[in-house]
Amino acid sequence: MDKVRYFTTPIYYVNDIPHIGHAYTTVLADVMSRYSRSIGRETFFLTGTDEHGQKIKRAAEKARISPREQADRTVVRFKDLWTKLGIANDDFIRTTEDRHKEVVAAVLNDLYEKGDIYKAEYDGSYCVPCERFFTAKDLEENMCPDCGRPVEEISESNYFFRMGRYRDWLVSYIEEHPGFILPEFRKNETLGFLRQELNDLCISRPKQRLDWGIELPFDKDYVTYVWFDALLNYISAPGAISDPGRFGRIWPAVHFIGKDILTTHTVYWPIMLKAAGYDMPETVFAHGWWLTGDAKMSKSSGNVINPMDMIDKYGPDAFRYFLMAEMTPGQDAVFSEERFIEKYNSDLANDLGNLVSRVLTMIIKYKAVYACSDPEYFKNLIGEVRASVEAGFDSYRPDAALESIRRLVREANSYIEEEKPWALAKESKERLAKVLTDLAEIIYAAALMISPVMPSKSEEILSRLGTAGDTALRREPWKDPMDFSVIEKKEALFPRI
Ligand code: ME8
Ligand code: MG
Repeated sequence: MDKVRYFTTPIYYVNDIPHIGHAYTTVLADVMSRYSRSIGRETFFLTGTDEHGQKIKRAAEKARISPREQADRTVVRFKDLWTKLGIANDDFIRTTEDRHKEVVAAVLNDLYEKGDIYKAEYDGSYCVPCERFFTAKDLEENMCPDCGRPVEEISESNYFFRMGRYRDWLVSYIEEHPGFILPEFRKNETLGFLRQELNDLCISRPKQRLDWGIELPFDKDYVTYVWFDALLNYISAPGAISDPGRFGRIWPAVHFIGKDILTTHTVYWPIMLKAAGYDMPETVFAHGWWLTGDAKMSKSSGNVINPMDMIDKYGPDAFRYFLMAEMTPGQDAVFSEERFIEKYNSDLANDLGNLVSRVLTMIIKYKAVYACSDPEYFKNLIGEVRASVEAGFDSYRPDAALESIRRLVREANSYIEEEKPWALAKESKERLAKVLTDLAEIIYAAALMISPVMPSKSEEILSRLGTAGDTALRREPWKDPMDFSVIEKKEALFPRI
């Protein structure tokens, strides 16, 4: 049986509602999953929420509700956003679910029995926003090295995971598996981090300080450190313990994350898996940040744009398109509504939308019939574009895939200018039919190619062409003649803003 392609997003904290950063990673993983399905691969796409820990507890206290209530209320905001954004996830995991807690307990027990977990006194600093421990040498000017915010001093008995002893193994693994951490420069960042000594990881919290977490199976006075709990979602959802057969077909995963959580995913997580006897993830892909001006967009900076507002104003597909086209995964990008409008008008209203509307209007107006001019030429053209679109998606570059589709659309628009169908209508009905057929086939191909990024607009175009129901990216052009008599003309696909 074929292996399933498995894509994940981070599971997001439920201390606050989702913003554009969360929407971006989820759309990216959705686009990659849809693409994977469109080329015939069985695909499993997981997202979810991270519901334990100090951060959630504090948000709940602020709202004067229980952490459970905080999680229950906020998870709805994430799920609603994903529905509105057309996210087609196969599963949604919440870390407060029993199916997850069981896996966390089983892995902890296993590592405890193997001697990879021990109890010791802990003195150090803790960053609540990042939910991470640091030693004095990690700190930058006494602040958290990751987020730059103040840390809290902590001294207590805790349980530790012998992470340090896996350092040399991890360095070799990363060096021998070039596609494991992407992009390449992030791999070097992790290797740089691993050049220093690697401390063991504190994986517990005494309940007297924090009770909102998964109880340690071997000591009921403690709960599990939220990162140790959260990372295991990637194996608990596909059934690591409850359904090893299914798990074996699905695992390993491609993890999409932001660069803010690179260390947890490329150091803690591989070592946890190794110690517990699981295979490594296929890839950890760390993308850059959406910035507003010069600053990272984040809940704590209060400079966030609400994705719901963007969807309400411009529709889900245009928003998905912008997120994918404007950011080269790996690099940072600036989000501004002006830039959004500029890109929308040029790529969607002028290029694609206009092409569809001109061609369909002419087919109807001139009562054209299906008759292709030069099938070989156009077959090759579409084949070449499709190959570069696939190369884009295969290398985690949806922006490059979209650029190739844009090229095809622009060529089709120039073809209209060169052939002047309105003049052909008077000179040669036969040539006119051929030109309009070529254009209809290009539109058909473009609609299939953009479907991972704009699923509903793609469906809309296919339905106007009378070809709804086709979703296979690799459909052969000119295989089945289209029936032009059912073509429908409707309002603009992308009205100019
Ligand atoms: O870190 N630009 O959850 P979180 C791009 N629960 N992406 C951004 C972004 C920005 N400005 N801001 C956030 C956590 N993101 C943990 C994860 S996984 C086992 C546990 C995205 O709610 C990006 O994917 O803080 C980032 O990694 C994630 O949201 C952090 O979400
Ligand atoms: Mg964060």
